[in-house]
This record gives sequence, structure tokens and C-alpha cells, in this order.
Amino acid sequence: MKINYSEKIPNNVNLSSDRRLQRALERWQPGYLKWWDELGPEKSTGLEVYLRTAVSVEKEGWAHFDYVKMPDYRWGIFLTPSDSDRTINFGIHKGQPAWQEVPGEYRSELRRLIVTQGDTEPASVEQQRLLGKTCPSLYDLRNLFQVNVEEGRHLWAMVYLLQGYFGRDGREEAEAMLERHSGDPDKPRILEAFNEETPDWLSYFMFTYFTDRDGNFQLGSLAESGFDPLSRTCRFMLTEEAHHMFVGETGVGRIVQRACDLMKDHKTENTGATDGVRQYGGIDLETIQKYINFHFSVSTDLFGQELSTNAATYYNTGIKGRFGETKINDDHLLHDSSYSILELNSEKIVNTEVPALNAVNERLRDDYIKDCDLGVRRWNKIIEDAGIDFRLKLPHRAFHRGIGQFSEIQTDPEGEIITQSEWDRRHSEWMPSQQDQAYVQSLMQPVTEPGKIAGWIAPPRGKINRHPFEYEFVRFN
Ligand code: BYC
Repeated sequence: MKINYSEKIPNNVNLSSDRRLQRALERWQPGYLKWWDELGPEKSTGLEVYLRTAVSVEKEGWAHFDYVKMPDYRWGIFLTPSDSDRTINFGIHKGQPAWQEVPGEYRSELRRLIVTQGDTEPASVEQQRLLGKTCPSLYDLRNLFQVNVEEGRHLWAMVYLLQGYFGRDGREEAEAMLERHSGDPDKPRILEAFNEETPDWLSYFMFTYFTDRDGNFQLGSLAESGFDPLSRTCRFMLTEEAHHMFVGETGVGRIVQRACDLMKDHKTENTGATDGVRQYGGIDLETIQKYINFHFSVSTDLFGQELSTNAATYYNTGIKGRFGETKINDDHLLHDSSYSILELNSEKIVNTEVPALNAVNERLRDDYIKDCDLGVRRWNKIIEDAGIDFRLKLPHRAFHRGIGQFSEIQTDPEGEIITQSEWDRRHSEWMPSQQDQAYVQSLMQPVTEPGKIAGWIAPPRGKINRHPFEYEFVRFN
């Protein structure tokens, strides 16, 4: 499964043996590069960035590190090795051989899922395009660009499936990926979180923690798909995705660390916006909590409705499974089982049992929320170790929702239902206010000298390919 880099489009799918597909992708490539030039990281064309590029899809030694100018990055098509014995693990086709072609009867559902997944990838690049101008360090700038080029590659991964397996409408969908844009009033991105702005680095780290984590769970579910090329594509994407979530978790952790360090240095116990660490150029813990509330709630929407016939169909027909499907100990059919969800019942949020098949989205949301909480605990460990009496927490899943039954009500972060007027009066206690956003924005001054870092974030502990923080991760020529 070595990746062939001698071709115009690097790949490990033997692209040269399929001239029609190769030509279709080569025709799409200039449009992609034009999109990268116009809506990818701003003013980055000439920068030399210390990037990793996939050279193999094996677990060990899959990446090569070197300086690359981003427009020269070799975006390509990499699938994990095929397993000729692979069978479908769930739904009515359970036990049958995995599909190597798209089954005609599931064509539109599969296309829809692939388009939705693909659409998020360029969207995130668009959302992050201005962040390079205000990087807190070269280390962070390099990580931003690494995430951006890999999201670009993930778009390639979905476009390969569309063009390779869906004929003419797949080609049209591939074009449309470059025509919708994040926040565009006429042609927005499909899912709402991808039309939000990412105007500062606190938002960016929250996005890579919470929203990329949705990507991780959705890709994990699509990796279970009976459609083998989709499964193999997603499996390799997950390898890259792990780094994106790492950037988010450590990024937020370093901001928390810096807030704690400043509180200790200046002997203040004030965790809030006034009279706390803002005087010393840090981001106070209460503001960090508000950003968590916003990004968690927006990302929680990405799992769809609590009860979804779409999701039931995807599962029943073997198109999209549950996260870690094969590790779950049940019949993998879900025709007779139930699942417990939170439901809005005459103005109260109560537990209720529902048919498990209809609750596949909610189950994935549960898996996601548990995983989100692990990182919050690690951030709290930093605060605890500093001896500070404050704990971050995830808001209730009903808080600030735009999709699903809870979108009809307002709650406080604990999940207590409140009136619209109370929400209007109090929401800036819980969500980043204009002042909070303006304050965070005021900190966004670029630091581009090797080894230097902005005052609102602690330096990282880890290295990149054995290079310490002081390394010149980005060269400005
Ligand atoms: N925004 O039956 P439901 C990533 C629509 S992130 C707007 O619950 P379903 C990444 C829905 O389309 C991962 N609309 O829907 C992260 C449906 O419309 P129709 C992205 C929404 O299909 C960071 C209606 O509401 N991948 O990779 O069961 C950086 C009824 O809803 C939303 C995927 O999402 C929303 N949030 O579930 C880079 C995987 N939610 O039929 C990358 C593929 C629902 O009434 N997508 N609607 O017209 C899916 O699996 C499903 O489409 C969803 C929705 C889970 C998103």
C-alpha cells in the first residue's frame, strides 16, 4: 500500500489504471487549487512550513516531515488496505460481503452522507483562513497549517468517492463542494457549525477540540459502512484527525495553564473578567467556560435529531454504523432493542426509552459527550494542581441548541428550563459577550519569532517530530 508520488495526484488506489477517473480528478484539481488560493490560509503562498505528509497508510512510519510551500502540498487519495474477507457488520445485510460498488437502491443516501462529510472539510479551512495573521507562535502557526492541508486532503478523500463511484452527479457534487462557502448567505455550507466564524485562536482551539471531535465520531461511524471504499477512506482520515483533536485539547489546556500561572504569579483568586487575569493579558477561566458553552452546544447539534428515521435507515441498510460497532455486544440489528434518551415532555426534560434504531444519532451524541468530558477533566487537573477553586464543565445537552427537540426551549447551562426573556436577560453570563469577544480579539497579536510566544497561552510541552518549541517551524522568505 505504498503511496505513489510520481503521479500528478498521489494515491494508493492505482489511479493510473482507471483513466476516466484519473482524468476527472485531474480536471477537478485546478479548481481546487484556485479555491485554496482564494479561500485557503491568507497570504501563505510563499511560506515554507514544516509539514507532515502521508507516505504510507501503515500504522508505523506513515508520515514524512519536511518544509513545504502549501500550494505544493501533495494532496492525494489514500485508503487503508482492503480486506477481501470483510463483511457488513450490522443491519439487514449483516454477514454479507462488504460492497465494492454502490448498491443502486442506496445510492442517494450514500451520496448524501459523503457530500455532507465532504462539505465540512473545506468549510473548516475557510473558517480558519485569517488565523495565520494572529498566530501566538510559530509552533501554533505550523499546527494550524497542518490541520488546514489535511482538511483539504479530506475533501479530496470524499471527492474521490463521488467521482469514482457516483458518475455524473458525483462530478457535479464535487464541483459544488468548491461553490458553497462558509457563511455565504446564498450558498452556505450544509451544517450550521460550519457557517460560524472562527475569529480568534481561543475559538480555533475550541473548534478543533469540539467540532473536530464530531468529525472523529462521524468518521468512526462511516468507517463501519458496508460500502467498503467509504470505510477504508474514513479509516485513514481518522489517523490524521487524531492530531487535530490533539491541537484543540492541548491548545485549550495551554490557555488554562497560562490563566492559572498568571493567577498564581499575581496572587489573585479572581477567576472572572474584571479584576482577574485580564489585567495581566491572560484569558480568565470564566471566559474560557463561556467559549466551552458555545462550541460544545454548536457541535452537539451536528449529531442531528434525537429520533431520526434517516439515521435508522442508514443503520438498517448497512450504510452508517455506530461508533465502534464491532465492539458493541448486541445483535447489531436493533429491531427489538430500546435506548434511553432525554426527552422534552410537557415542559420537562425526562428520561425515556425509545426504539434503539431511531436513536442511533442520540447514541453517537452520548459517545461524543462522554469523550468531550475526558478532556475537560484534564483541563480541570491543571486548575486543581494550581490550587485554584474553580472547575470547568460541559453545559447540559439541552443548552443553546439549534437542532432537535431542545431547540424549542431555552435552558441554563445546568439544563433548567428558563423563559425566553430570562435567556435574553442572562445569556451573556453563559455565552461569550461582545465584550468578551472584543477582549479575546485584542490579544490576537502575531508572534512569529522562533521560541517566542504570546502572553495569553503557555508554551507546549510536546515536540513536533523531535523538534522543540524553539524550532523554526515556519520560514518567512
Ligand atoms: N445543521 O434526521 P436528522 C467533520 C438536518 S464534522 C443543519 O437528524 P440525519 C469536521 C438533516 O440534514 C463531521 N441541518 O438528520 C470537523 C435533515 O434534513 P432533511 C461531518 C441539520 O441525517 C471539523 C433534518 O435536519 N460529518 O468531519 O439523521 C473540521 C433532520 O435531521 C443538522 C457528518 O456529519 C445540522 N447540524 O443526521 C473538519 C457525517 N442536523 O432530511 C471536518 C455525515 C440535522 O429534513 N452526516 N440536519 O432535509 C450525517 O451523518 C447526517 O447528515 C447528520 C444529520 C448526522 C449530520
